[in-house]
Amino acid sequence: MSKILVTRRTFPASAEKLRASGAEIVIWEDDISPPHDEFVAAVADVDGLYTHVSDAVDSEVMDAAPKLKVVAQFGVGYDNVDVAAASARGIAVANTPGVVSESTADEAFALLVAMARRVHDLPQIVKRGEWGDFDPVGLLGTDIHHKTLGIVGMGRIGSEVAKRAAGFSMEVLYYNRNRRDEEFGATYVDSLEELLERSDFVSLHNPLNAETTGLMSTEQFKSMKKSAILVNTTRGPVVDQEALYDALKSGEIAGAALDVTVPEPMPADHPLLTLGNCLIMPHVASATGDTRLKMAMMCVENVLAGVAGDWPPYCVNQAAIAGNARLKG
Ligand code: 8YV
Repeated sequence: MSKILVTRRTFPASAEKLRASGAEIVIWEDDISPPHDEFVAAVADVDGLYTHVSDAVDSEVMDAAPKLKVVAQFGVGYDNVDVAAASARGIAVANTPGVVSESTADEAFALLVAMARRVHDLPQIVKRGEWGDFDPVGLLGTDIHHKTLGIVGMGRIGSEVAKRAAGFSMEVLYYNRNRRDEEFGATYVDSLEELLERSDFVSLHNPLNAETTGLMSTEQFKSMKKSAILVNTTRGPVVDQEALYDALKSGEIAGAALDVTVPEPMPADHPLLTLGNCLIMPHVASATGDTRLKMAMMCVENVLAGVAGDWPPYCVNQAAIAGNARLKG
């Protein structure tokens, strides 16, 4: 009988589908993700792993799991999984692309609007009883319509953000590894610097990897307009947070809204949380009931295919392991 470890609690429907497969299913029901040493100890006899952003699926975990055929990651991002180490061992890695795109774009747009129209800070004034007399030049935000949005990374999520921006009559620029069809009404710019110089809002949608770690740092904040707002819904390490703190504090940029941070969870005494022009959400871009359920069901499909010796439908390293996949062994 195959064994599958699910590292966080899941929905009744996904748990039921897993159990109906006949595999032994172990669901980590604790309030926190498995500490790394307990994770390593728990994988000794597993054939499949259903993992989350909070798990470091590294070579230590893989070496402790000689039967492991598949790592099915809950999320489109899989930077917490050492894919090179998995490929070297013939372990398939799969993710949940597509289903997160629209919810993530909705949240990115919500953050943009919240910062522009001060939804993040003006309600505090009302709550504190500081809503004074009408002031024609007070409590001002900034317009969104006819402003320029710069999208960094025009993949599935970036394209959904571009669609939303079109509905707000924005001009959209994008910077991407490859130029894409301009079907979203977005204009390609071939340098990040140009995008930063021209944009009123900058939204990050590139995956985290060696090239994108620290992509947004002191120099990039200097290139941005002083009135510009940064939105990050991709991964925390894409932004150099110390440089961001300085840029926000000194007025180099006007504001930032982050769904993702370093570390996660962000401690309540983090300096960024002291700034009035920074809005931080607890990594919830895909966190709607409908989307999370779709992600869970996709993850189940991936892990069940893998333990059955089939290619997971959303495998990210199929070409790299085609010759030595444990699935087929
Ligand atoms: C997930 C995400 O909720 O898809 C992603 O990459 O960031 C989110 O949708 C998160 O990764 C939890 O696993």
